[in-house]
Amino acid sequence: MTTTTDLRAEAEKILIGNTVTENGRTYTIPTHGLYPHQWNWDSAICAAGWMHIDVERAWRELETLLASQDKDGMVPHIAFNPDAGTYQPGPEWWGNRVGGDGRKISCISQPPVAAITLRLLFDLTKDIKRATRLIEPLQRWHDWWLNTRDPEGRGEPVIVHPWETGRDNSVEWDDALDRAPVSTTEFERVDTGFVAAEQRPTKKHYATYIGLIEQFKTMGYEQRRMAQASGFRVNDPGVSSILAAACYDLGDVAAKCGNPGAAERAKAQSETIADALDDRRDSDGRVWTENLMNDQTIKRYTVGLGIQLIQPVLDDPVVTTLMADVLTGPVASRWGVASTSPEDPAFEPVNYWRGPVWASASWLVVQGMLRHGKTGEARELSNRILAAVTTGGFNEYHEPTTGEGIGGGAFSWTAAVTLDLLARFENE
Ligand code: 2M8
Repeated sequence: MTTTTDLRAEAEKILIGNTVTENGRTYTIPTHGLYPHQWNWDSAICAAGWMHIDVERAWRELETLLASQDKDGMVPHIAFNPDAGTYQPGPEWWGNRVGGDGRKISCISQPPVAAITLRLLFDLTKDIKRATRLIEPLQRWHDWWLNTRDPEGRGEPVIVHPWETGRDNSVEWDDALDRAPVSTTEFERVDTGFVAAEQRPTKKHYATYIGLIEQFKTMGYEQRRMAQASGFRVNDPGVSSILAAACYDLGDVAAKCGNPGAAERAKAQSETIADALDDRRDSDGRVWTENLMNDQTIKRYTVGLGIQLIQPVLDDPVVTTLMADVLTGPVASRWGVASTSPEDPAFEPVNYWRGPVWASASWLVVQGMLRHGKTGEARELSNRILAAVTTGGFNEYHEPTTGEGIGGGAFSWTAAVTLDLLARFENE
């Protein structure tokens, strides 16, 4: 029988094993082989695990991530490890762009979870000095989302590539992707050398992921232009809700660090996003993805709905609806929250973000429930996530019916959320 002590020890071992130090930098890679670089929201979630075993490493994780920030404020979805060469598309596909600390970086971002972790870490350590140093880069990144990436002033960022949502091949993007440019360049699929092809995005999806990157090159990777003219443009309530929470949390930390100006500004940004989401909230309480390519609303039940719970200010009936969706409704699973509802015609139980349960995304839903004081429900969801890890292992994702561990193995964010959930709910 696996005890919580065993789980903790195994999770810690995975985070330590996935630690990379190169050129004086230290960070956690998602897993060896498949993802050998620093990924944005992975690192933010890893820091939430590190903080229970080594607060120094938790701070360092966020600091290293933000050090890769681009001049315009963007924090890239990947900061490339110069010592690892296998991953495709590598830096050459992004014009060999260089971030603030000299690492090569990609030219798109990922869900801004970092400020959410900063608040958790600050509340635990009360380290004003270290938090203060992170406030400015986080503010610049949030500004980037809300200015450069919102050319029409909608109050929500325009997502220009499915990878920016973190939920790469989720069914919500199918419609917009059908209109996206398709690359004809020969592209080497390194990923399927590590994970079975049936668990990864299709060849056709990759041709559009690459087609979009090639299109960004023709735009000189100019972010505002990308927001105006990318061949894939959506408003994702998942990213928007995370950004609303990130701004709120940054404001909270700034206030506690004695910076009322930054606090006020960040809280105002959070309200702007909340208003934009409320304006397009359905009468049933949910906010759906907006395909900006044809102004269509995409009504698909995915974990993106549960992630909306992270938004700090929500009316009670909305919280009740979203919680029912994830605990007993269309995306409920005994192992966490299914990335896509089994009732969706495009549901695939082992394919990546089209069905499997992800501990990482399910953890964000737990964090959302806790914000709204729903401790009992959060504990129930936490139990499901921990059951998946116990049954299926520390995999990248789990099959939503059997709990079988699939995708990459010894996965950092699965280990990190295990440590956080054990600390929060099982601290006997
Ligand atoms: C997956 O995405 C990358 C591209 O960013 C890939 O498939 O190559 C996604 O699950 C993403 O959310 C995650 O951050 C990344 C690393 O774990 O892998």
